[in-house]
Amino acid sequence: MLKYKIILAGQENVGKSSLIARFCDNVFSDKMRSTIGVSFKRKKIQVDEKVSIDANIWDFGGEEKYRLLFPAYVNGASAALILYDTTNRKSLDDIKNWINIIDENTENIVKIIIGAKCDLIDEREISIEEARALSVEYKCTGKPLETSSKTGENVEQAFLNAAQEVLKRLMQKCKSCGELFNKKLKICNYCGANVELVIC
Ligand SMILES: Nc1nc2c(ncn2[C@@H]2O[C@H](COP(=O)(O)OP(=O)(O)OP(=O)(O)O)[C@@H](O)[C@H]2O)c(=O)[nH]1
Ligand SMILES: [Mg+2]
Repeated sequence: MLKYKIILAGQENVGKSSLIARFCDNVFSDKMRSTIGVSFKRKKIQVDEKVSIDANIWDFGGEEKYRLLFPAYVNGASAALILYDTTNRKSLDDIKNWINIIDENTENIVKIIIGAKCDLIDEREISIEEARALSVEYKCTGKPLETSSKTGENVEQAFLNAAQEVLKRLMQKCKSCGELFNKKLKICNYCGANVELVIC
C-alpha cells in the first residue's frame, strides 16, 4: 500500500479538526475542542478501482503559540490542505503565512486551498474567486474547494483531490505491467521494465 503524509494547516478555529473528523469518522460537533499541538489519524483513500493509498493525516493546533512547531510538522508531507474559514476574512489573509512556511520547509508538495464552513451562507465573507486568485498567486495545485464538515459537502472530494494530485506528482504508470511506481525509479519495481518503456 502506498503511504503518504497529508497535513492540514490554517489558523485556529477554521475547521481543520472538524474536516478530519467528518472524513475519518463521519461525525461533526458544534463544540469541537481546540487542538493541543499535533494529532494524527489514518485512513485508506480509494483513488480508483485499482489504486488506494494509506493516508497519515496530521492535524495541527492553529493557535499562535504552536506556530514554532509548524516547520517540523510539515517535514515529509506529500500534500497540504490549507484551510480558511469562508466566514472569516482574516483567515484567508493568514493562509499566506502558512503557505510560506510550507514552501520553505518542503519540496514538491501538493498544496490545495480549502474554504471551510460553506454551509454558513448568511455569514459568508469570502468568495471562491478570491481563493482562486490566491491559489494561482501562491502556485497551489488544482482548484480551491469549499467544504462543509457539518453537511459533509466536498469533504471526501478534498482528500481525494489531494491523493490524486500526490499520485500524479510522485508516481508513473508502467507501460509494460500497468502498475504505478515511483517517478524517481528507472526500472519498474513490479515487472522490471526499463523506464524507456514507461509513460511519465
Ligand atoms: N457550521 C459549521 N461549523 C464548523 C464547520 N467546521 C468547523 N466548524 C465549527 O468551527 C469550530 C472550530 O472547528 P475546529 O475543527 O475545532 O477548528 P480547528 O481549525 O481545528 O481549530 P484549532 O484546533 O484551534 O486550530 C467548531 O465549533 C466547529 O464546530 C463547518 O463546516 N460548518
Ligand atoms: Mg483543531
